[in-house]
Amino acid sequence: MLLACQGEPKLPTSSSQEQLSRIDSLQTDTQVIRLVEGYAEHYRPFTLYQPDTALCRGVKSCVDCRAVRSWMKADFDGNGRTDVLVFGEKPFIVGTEKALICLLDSGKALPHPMGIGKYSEWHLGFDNFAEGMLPWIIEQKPKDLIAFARKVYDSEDTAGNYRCIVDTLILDKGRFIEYNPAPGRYSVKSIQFETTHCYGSCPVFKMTIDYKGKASYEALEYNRLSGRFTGLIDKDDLQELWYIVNYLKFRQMGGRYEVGETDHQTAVLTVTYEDGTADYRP
Ligand SMILES: [Ca+2]
Repeated sequence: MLLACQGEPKLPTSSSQEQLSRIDSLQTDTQVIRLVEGYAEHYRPFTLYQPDTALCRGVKSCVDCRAVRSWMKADFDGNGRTDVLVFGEKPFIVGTEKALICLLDSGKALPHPMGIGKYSEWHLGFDNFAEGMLPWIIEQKPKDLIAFARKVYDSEDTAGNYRCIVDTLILDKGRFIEYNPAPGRYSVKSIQFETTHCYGSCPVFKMTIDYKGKASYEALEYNRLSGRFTGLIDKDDLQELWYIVNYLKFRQMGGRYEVGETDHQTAVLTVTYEDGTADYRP
């Protein structure tokens, strides 16, 4: 399961203009580090991850470690301009954290005196990143894909072993999602998303959206307001929502997803289809 967050595109500073417009010409690790550090202050100092480590050995059953690089060029949005995927470590609150950064050259000029290209950033975040995750590129037209090997705990293995799985990601409508060459065509009647308590003050709510876009939100506890609220979802957003439900193969997903910590909320997504069947995923 992929989690991705889209960072706000940031205007490069004048001192980094030339570096930011030269993804095609990148040849050395130093140039890549300068590109990343020039892109945003919170990446400084940035170090490249060298895949020839224990992390690679942990997932060697599902990845050819020789195919993994600290940075890889590709065309993720299919616009004919070269993008770059960088795998490294950036500063964190304490110490560093691993970061997988995608810089896209969309080719749109910013209102900037030098007329340089516009870059967008996706900083992909995953649970337990350090436990074994490696990205590499799958070349495909029109959009190259990111393959992502990760080590997961095998709950069916009584010996407590881990297994290695591979996710394949595609840049679709502005974010990376799991690649699906044959999306489903289910007609959705409604979806419901509800949360439980956490160890803290997480908002507990129940939200329902029907196929016409009528939405209701029940603010149960720890919401800024309390009560029941209704609204209408924008038509484009609604179509996008149904598209995602089909694209993500919700019907084929596993019955339960969980993390190792017990202080988080449980979130339950229920999709009800026009034929009366429903899928329920905590
Ligand atoms: Ca591109």
